[in-house]
Amino acid sequence: MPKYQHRAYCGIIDNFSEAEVCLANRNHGTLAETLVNDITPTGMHYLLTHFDVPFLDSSLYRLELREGFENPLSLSLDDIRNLHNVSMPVTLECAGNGRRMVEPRSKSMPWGGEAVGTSLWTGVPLKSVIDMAEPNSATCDISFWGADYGYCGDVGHHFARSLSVSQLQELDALLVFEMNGQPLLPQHGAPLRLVVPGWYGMASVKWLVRIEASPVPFRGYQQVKSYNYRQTSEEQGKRVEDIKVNSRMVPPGAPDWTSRDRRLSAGNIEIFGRAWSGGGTGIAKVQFSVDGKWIKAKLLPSKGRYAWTKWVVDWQAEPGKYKLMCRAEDKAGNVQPLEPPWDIGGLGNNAVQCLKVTVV
Ligand SMILES: Nc1nc2c(c(=O)[nH]1)N[C@H]1C(S)=C(S)[C@@H](COP(=O)(O)O)O[C@H]1N2
Ligand SMILES: [Mo]
Repeated sequence: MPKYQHRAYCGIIDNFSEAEVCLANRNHGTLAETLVNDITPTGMHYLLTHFDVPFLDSSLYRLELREGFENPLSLSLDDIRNLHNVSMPVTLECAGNGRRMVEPRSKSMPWGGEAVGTSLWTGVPLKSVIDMAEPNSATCDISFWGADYGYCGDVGHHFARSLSVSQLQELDALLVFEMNGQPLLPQHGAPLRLVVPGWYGMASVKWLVRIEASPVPFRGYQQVKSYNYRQTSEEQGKRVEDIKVNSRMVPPGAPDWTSRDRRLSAGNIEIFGRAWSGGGTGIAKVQFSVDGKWIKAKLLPSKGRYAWTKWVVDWQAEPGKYKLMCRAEDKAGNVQPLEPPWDIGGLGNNAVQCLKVTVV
């Protein structure tokens, strides 16, 4: 058993700073038991908000596309709702998911593995709106600006991200106004957000108010300073983009109130969970292990190209103490590592989950 799993899943990680606890209280995770649902119930989907939630009046709302466009647009919410729209189930995961198991810990939102959820998003294909506005022929990057503003160290900025022209063409990004058939909740980006399927969550800009086309690469803080995989603070690193293959199980049995240790009754137990990967890549295989012995789980068809896959396995549980793990492989042959990949910001940790249970 790798050392980190012992620390991470047996409650040994401690010395969380007050700042980390404050972040954890603001940005809740998706409860593991909600993984029974194909669609995470609205309000139970994880949240990651860097600054404060801005409250935008949807009756006054405009999405502005001016800078860098031949045919500048200012769209009301109704203008957007009246365009051809689609609904897609998309699994969103925070790039910092699993951060608290990466040591030494980066002092940011201390996610375990709970920053993942799937919603049915309804919106207008981003490409169609960009086409309507006609970006200048010299356009290199298109940037997406949130209404929220805050600081990372001394750098004040609106949360903003960009996509290159070729990424825009390849991705099925949506300008989203509904989550699970209802208007977006304030904390999820009301009244309009971007959803970039297959990419980690940082690309899915909430409270989207402005889109710009630029002939030079976009250099916004959240684009170039955050969200790079880095081994050391000196290097520029590699951009965080596609979600890496990952999986979670629904903890079987019942928890103890404060320790969350699980207890279950001996007999045939159905273990199930979810597996997902990025870039529209499907799941090829999920394995489940009791104390290091791996068996293959059964996969159920996923509900969409960008939605997670349910897996199920039967376990004949005899009394004793066990460590359960699950491990997914995607159709491109990527397999979850047993140890967290090192990253100074704790980004992209897709190491296998390990759960301690007692069978009585
Ligand atoms: N404007 C804005 N958009 C944002 C963020 C933010 O802080 N501000 N957080 C991003 C990150 S890091 C993630 S993981 C997702 C989370 O979306 P959710 O809170 O709806 O789950 O939103 C992204 N979009
Ligand atoms: Mo995130």
